[in-house]
Amino acid sequence: STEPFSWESYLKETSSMPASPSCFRQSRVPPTNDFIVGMKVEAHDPRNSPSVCIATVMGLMGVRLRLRLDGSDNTNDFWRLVDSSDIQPVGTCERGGDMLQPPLGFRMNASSWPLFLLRTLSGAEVAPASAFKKEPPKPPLNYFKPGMKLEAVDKKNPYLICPATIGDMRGDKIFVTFDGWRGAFDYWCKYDSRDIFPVGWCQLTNHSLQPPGSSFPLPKAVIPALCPPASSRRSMQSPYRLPHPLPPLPVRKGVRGRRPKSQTI
Ligand code: MLY
Repeated sequence: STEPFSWESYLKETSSMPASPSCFRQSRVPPTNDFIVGMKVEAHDPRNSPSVCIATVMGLMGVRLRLRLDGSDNTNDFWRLVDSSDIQPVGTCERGGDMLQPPLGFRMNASSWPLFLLRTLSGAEVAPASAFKKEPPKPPLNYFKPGMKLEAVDKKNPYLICPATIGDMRGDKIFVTFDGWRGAFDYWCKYDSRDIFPVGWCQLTNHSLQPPGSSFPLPKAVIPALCPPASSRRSMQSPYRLPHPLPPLPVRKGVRGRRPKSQTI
């Protein structure tokens, strides 16, 4: 279908409810993204989180930053919200008496790190402290319930945010399932994860939102009589939409056995 995905119609079609914004560790009023591509920040190394590294803003999407650790390759980019506690202004680490670390998988000899750091920071544009926003507090409890809808980062393709459903919960953990996709992308995470958002977040923050997948039936009747008309089902992208009845086969009314003129032998 060419119809853009609409939560409003999708919630109706699936008779489902969005998780309340109070379930999430996200600001009710999303912050602004005041970063610019090329700016440098300090970031915890996602593959070795106690260590703080220098990262460059490679891209912006909504209120998220695409980051690359300086001295790393281009295959380990990661995404952080502008109000993530994983990022801070350049200089924070040193002021706290700590040392900036080379990223895991530093592409040069470890002995060249001090000079590399000097060079990567000399003349660099650093993101101003005002661009870093305060991380919102955790909700006091896990308020999620199975069946609630949300928007969630696809951890295997972290530039993507997709429609999702709470599949299960256990203590402070929730199971995030991706609508229209078989289990391969589903994951458990803490209820206060920064990778999950209330319905409407992408629209509010100008982030693209993937449509649901089409490789999995929606939990809805597929009996023709109970199916809403195809026009209202378009955004579901379901492969289980039944085809219209085929038109009857044309029956030639001419003399039986006569060959059509155009036919060659
Ligand atoms: N084409 C890729 C990306 C799949 C994305 C799935 N997300 C949206 C849940 C693949 O099929 O692996």
